[in-house]
Order: sequence, then C-alpha cells, then structure tokens
Amino acid sequence: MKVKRSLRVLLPILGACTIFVGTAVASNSVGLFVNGKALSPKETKLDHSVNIQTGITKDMVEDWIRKQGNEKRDYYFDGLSFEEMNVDGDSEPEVLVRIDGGVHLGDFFIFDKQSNGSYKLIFEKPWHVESWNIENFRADGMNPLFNIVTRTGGTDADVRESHLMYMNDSGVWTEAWKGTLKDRSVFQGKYHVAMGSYQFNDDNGELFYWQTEMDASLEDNKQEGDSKTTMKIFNLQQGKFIEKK
Ligand SMILES: [Ca+2]
Repeated sequence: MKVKRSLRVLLPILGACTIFVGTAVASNSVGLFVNGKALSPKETKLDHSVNIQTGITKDMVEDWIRKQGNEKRDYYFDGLSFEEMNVDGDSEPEVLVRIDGGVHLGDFFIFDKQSNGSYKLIFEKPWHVESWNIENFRADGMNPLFNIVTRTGGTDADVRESHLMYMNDSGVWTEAWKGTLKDRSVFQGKYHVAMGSYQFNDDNGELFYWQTEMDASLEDNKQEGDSKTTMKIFNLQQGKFIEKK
C-alpha cells in the first residue's frame, strides 16, 4: 500500500432545492462550488442561509460502516472521507462516503437517513472512487445524475471509468451508463491505451461517447502505429442509456 493522504476535511454542508453545494476535494485544501462554479469565501457565507448542518462526524460514519458494511475484511478508515448531498427529491441529505485504500483499492457507500433519524446503508461497492460530481444534465423528472469516477487495475493495467448514477423513484441507486475514460494495459509487448469521453446533447437527450485506441512503446510511452477513434450514441430508455443501433 502507498502512503495514505491525510484525511481530507469536508465541510458538513448540504445543498438545498436547486442549489447544489459540495466540497471540492483536493489535497490539503477545501473549496466550495455551486453548480460547478468555484465560490469565493464571501459567496460561500451567503449560501449558509439555504444550508443545514447536520453535525455528522467521521466517527459516526465509521460506526455505520462497522455495523452495516458488507465486507468481511477490515475497512481502511484512515482513508475515509464523506460528503452530505441531497441526491433525491426529499428534503433530507444522503451521505456519500469513500475510502481511499490505495491507487486501485477502496470502498464506496451511500447512507440514507431514516424517519427515526438513523442512517441506513443503501449502496456499497468495493470501488476506489476518485471523484463524484453532479452532472449538468438529466432527463425530465429524473433525480440529479452523478458522475462517479472509479479507478481499477493492478500490475500492468490501469483503468479509469465513469459511472453515471442517480437515485431512481424506488430509492435504488441506479447506474444509467458506464464508460471508459482511460484504459491502459500491456498487450503483445506494447501498451494498449484507450482514451474516452462523453457529452450529453440536451436538445434531443442523446449521450455521445468517443473512444480513441492506440498502441505505445513500453520503453518511452510513444505512440506506435495509427490510432483509431470510434463513436457511439446512447438514448435514455427506462432510466438507462442504451446504445442506439
Ligand atoms: Ca434526500
């Protein structure tokens, strides 16, 4: 395991109504953003009027995980950070938690506040989550869509993926789409690299995804041969982005 970064300090602030407030996580710094725009400290103060502080602490979150977590192994609580965000249509924030256990190791959880005030685990994956951000697009009537970027891999492989996820009307945290952002592996004595990105067309509800594949030298990472780019289009059908044929 690599040296762990110190615990990131997260402000227990939640967004309300259409204003989304979250903590921008960066090493040794805390910033706030609203709808993707960075806020100055002055603007941040103004937003406290629409936010609630629920007083959730790291110790409380660890306790929930000890009691409700699915994994038999120990969790690496030194790498835990969390953020309160209202991911659905009710008035209460949910708590998104990630444990950074190394480059490719980690855990991801969502806890939902119950009517008796307790928090219930509603989603868990052994994912190393690099970031979670609200998307600037969503289908009509859909809860906010989050881009959750995960990183997996091991010896000779490094994969970064984007999961577009949301809370459906039944309270199930749902993956609407998953795509590769970067996939580097060793194949036939060379690196094989795939780089991808997506964009949503809010005029017609189509999700575009492009991917470029190429080979590179193991010695100096320089490209060998031609690259190949492909494009796919996805439509939202029953809450998931399905490839258009
Ligand atoms: Ca909620």
